[in-house]
Amino acid sequence: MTQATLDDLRRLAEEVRNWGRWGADDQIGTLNLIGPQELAGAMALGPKGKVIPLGAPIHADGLWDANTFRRNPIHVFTVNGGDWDGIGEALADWPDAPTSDKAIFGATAASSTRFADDVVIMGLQTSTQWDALSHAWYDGLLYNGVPANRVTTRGSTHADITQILQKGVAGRGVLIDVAGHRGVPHLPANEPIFAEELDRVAAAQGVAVRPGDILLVRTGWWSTWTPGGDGPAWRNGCPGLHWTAARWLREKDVAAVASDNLAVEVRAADVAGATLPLHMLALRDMGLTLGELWDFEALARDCTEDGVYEMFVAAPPLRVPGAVGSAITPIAIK
Ligand code: UVW
Repeated sequence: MTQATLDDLRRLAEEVRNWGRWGADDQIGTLNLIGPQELAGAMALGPKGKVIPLGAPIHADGLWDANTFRRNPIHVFTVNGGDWDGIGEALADWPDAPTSDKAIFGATAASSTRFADDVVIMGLQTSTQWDALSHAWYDGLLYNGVPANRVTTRGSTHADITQILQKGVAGRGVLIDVAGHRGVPHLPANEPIFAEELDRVAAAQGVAVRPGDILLVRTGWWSTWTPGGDGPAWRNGCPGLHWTAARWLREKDVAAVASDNLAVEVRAADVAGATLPLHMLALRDMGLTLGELWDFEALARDCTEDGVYEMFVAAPPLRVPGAVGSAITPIAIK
């Protein structure tokens, strides 16, 4: 692969940039392309009433490890079934027990009711997720030309993840099954996907990509992850979109793009001076929301069976004010 330069990236950025297109105050970018008509059309795409989950399981056997800035989720119970055995006596003998616990557990233990509670501690970027438009940037500016100092440890005050709740996010999903079209379970490690292939796959699948679509690009890479597997090898080998596919995404006017890999884009970037070139163009220049680590395996099987590659997709983020991304459990309805 020939190495491109930051100037090549900046030239493409000029072509695809959407700053001001939906007003100087806009914070949701291409999601504006999902209007009432697009949403109503998408909602009619579930005639079978078949629900297919697209989210990865959230547990400690994730992709991350103790040496990464992201860690696997921690899931612990704060109340479990065994707690009820003798809890009434324990609280009675424990003078400093919190008064609210005494009241709730005392009353419940004396009744026939029992309950369990649990807690998840996780990074918002460690599992199936949306990237907020403020998640990544270059040259000190975020989407719509807003200074990047708006992202602080107190949260992002421009284009945080809660903004995209204006659009659900829900709309017409279109699966572009690149691995399926090639007849392989998954693309080879570090394989870039170029725009021409997206066109070829869509044509072979008999589906047209329309403005306002949520594009789902399947590399098959997700299927190669096994719990307890080699996280660094998996992460560093991701096949995915080549950064020049930004031009195609802009021409098609897709509303969002999600993939079954780490970063939507191919891991081995070929731009000197930019480690995540498609992130730069998508989030910062186009205002294009990115979805990562989606599981398209069941959806791809269903699409292969019935030959229908369009569906209703719903993927609301957690409403965490100021967050630059969110874990999600998206669903497809066909
Ligand atoms: C980074 O790797 C920084 O981001 P993402 O999870 O969006 O790929």
